Amino acid sequence: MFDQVAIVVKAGNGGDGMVSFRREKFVPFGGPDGGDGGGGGDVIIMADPAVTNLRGFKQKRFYRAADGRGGRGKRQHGKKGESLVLTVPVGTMVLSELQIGGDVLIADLEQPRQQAVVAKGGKGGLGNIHFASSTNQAPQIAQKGEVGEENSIILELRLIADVGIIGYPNVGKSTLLAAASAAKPKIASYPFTTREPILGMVEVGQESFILAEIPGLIDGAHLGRGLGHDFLRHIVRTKILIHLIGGDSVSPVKDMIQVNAELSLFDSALAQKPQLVVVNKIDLSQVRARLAEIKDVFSSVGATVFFISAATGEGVTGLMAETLKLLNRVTAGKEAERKVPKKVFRPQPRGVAPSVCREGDTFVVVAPGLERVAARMDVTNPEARRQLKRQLVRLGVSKSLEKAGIKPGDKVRCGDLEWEW
Ligand SMILES: Nc1nc2c(ncn2[C@@H]2O[C@H](COP(=O)(O)OP(=O)(O)OP(=O)(O)O)[C@@H](O)[C@H]2O)c(=O)[nH]1
Ligand SMILES: [Mg+2]
Repeated sequence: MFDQVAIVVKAGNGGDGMVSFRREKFVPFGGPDGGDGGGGGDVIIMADPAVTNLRGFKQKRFYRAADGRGGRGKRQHGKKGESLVLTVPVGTMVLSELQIGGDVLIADLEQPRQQAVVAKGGKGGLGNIHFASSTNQAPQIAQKGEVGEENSIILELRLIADVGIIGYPNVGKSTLLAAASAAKPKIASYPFTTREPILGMVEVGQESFILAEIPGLIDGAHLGRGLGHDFLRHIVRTKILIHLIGGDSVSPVKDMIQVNAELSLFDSALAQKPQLVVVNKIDLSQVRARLAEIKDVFSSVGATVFFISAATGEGVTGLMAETLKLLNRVTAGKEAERKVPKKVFRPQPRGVAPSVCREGDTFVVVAPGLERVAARMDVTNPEARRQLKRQLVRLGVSKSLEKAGIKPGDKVRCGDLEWEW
């Protein structure tokens, strides 16, 4: 019912900045003219209505955007790496796979052309023209390009039904789906016959909508009881619900209240979804005998009920017409209030205050900004080392290190870079 693939995406690295000096006739000491490296390409995931499944991602696991080119002399900037755009079906959820437990949702691509950046290209390094100062007019340093981000991504295509049929097991959800659409779900007189959501297309005159049976809803479903709460998540994406109740139940109203309580325990937004409350199995004589009574108790709690027999088809056509009406009303309301913000994901928090901790005899500096700078340092270059030192002082890291008790000769690590204090 839903498709899932795991892929690895890697953005392009930034090109290196150039160390170069002007060479002109009759100008003995030309100034620095090394250009900047180009930025690396991003990896972007975009929803495309022309794509209907994720099968294309099953063949290949690793996706990489182009690197930026290095800067050159005469102030020439390197070319930017081209971004890689991966197209997925509308309705794909993009999750980031974390090393330590769990996934996080990056974007829910619900709208055509909606996109998410899943790996940001590395910045190009600065050429030596940026490093000239009054005291150093012939800088021998340039920045290396920043490494492009790499991410493990899960793409998940979830069913998108307009209308979900919910209700306790055995109330006749499958029977209703079969009566209203061409779907052929298994129907049996025991609970949990249906083990995953089933879709059907319902036609009403010239219009149609997608109806889905949502299985496994029992008391404690929000805690993972029954078939677990996987399917509750599917309800989130439906626009309205048909809440089906067994007419032969001891207390139909209590059933409705319990199931609704279960929904709101899972996600309070679910309980807000418009519902059509439907009592099924009215062909049974014991149900027929108390129709008026059932109607009264429901209206006493403020609910209007529909009566149907999914088995004989009585009332099903009328119910589907009502469902379409409510669906159109809800959809029209949504269209009006919709603003489509483009979701752009920034995978790493940046600009976090640096901190210092101790790992054995090594002092570790945790500072995302600085780690990126450090990764781009050519530490064999004394001038680059001096620059790093200035950065450490500026960010207050030197002070923190001294406070932590660092002595000359101790080891310091920041990102991949290690050096002696
Ligand atoms: N008499 C009568 N029986 C019905 C009606 N609708 C469903 N049933 C019976 O109720 C039982 C359960 O029906 P299903 O459609 O499988 O119920 P479900 O809600 O899909 O059940 P699960 O998938 O197991 O949760 C079956 O034996 C059906 O034949 C109805 O309108 N009248
Ligand atoms: Mg069923």
